[in-house]
Amino acid sequence: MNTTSEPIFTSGFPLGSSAGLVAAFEWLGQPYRLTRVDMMGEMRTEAYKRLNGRVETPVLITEEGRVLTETMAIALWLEARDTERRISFEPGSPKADRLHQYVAFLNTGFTGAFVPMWAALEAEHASEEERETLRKFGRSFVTNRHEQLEAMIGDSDYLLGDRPTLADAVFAGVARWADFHKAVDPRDYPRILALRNRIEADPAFRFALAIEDGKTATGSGAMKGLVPLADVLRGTGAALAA
Ligand SMILES: N[C@@H](CCC(=O)N[C@@H](CS)C(=O)NCC(=O)O)C(=O)O
Repeated sequence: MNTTSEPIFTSGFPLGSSAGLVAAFEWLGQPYRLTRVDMMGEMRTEAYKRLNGRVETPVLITEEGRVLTETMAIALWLEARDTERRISFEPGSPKADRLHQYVAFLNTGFTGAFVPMWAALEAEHASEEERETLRKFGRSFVTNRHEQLEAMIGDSDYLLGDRPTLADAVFAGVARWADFHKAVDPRDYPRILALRNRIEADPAFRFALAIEDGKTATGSGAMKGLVPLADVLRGTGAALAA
């Protein structure tokens, strides 16, 4: 792999949280490439485990060929490159602190609340009774985190003002899981619902979902091409082994 080319970011499917950060790459507008990762298939291979030993997306391969995992680390990497402050705020400013607070909450409490719902779906040897217990806990955790987020959201169009930031990106990648799991009634959380509707109508997020679904899509022009995961794994093998 050419190590001086654009960074490569994963688009995990189905329903990957990475869709949020794909939208952030689009909003940032700097050149990048994507690699689609089937989370039910090729993510489970030994080759992928060498990319991310915790067998998760998202993963970023920087232009130097370094592998960076974890949503928060990748969000901070994006923030550091956002010198025009399109999706972040001046480091050290109160708004930057608040952005980090949102990203941390969304990536921990809010995202983690769905874990029992995923476990109920994916636990291979669970009985129906065990699955229902997991779903019950999941619904209660997701409800609690929705109530908390609803109370945090102000009157602005986005989480931190009148334009989308990394916080909205991290939110949007995960918020749609509530529908998939039928975990809450979205109408009970009008501010969250309005925010979701706004971001889900945004061309950047629509582009992220189209890529996730394997459809041809035209984004902002910043995305310079899709790289097959096999090529990414081949290209990073040497760097990781080093
Ligand atoms: N702590 C990680 C968690 C990422 C995560 O939960 N990824 C999900 C997809 S959105 C995943 O890969 N789950 C593994 C699976 O589906 O088995 C991060 O924030 O990046």
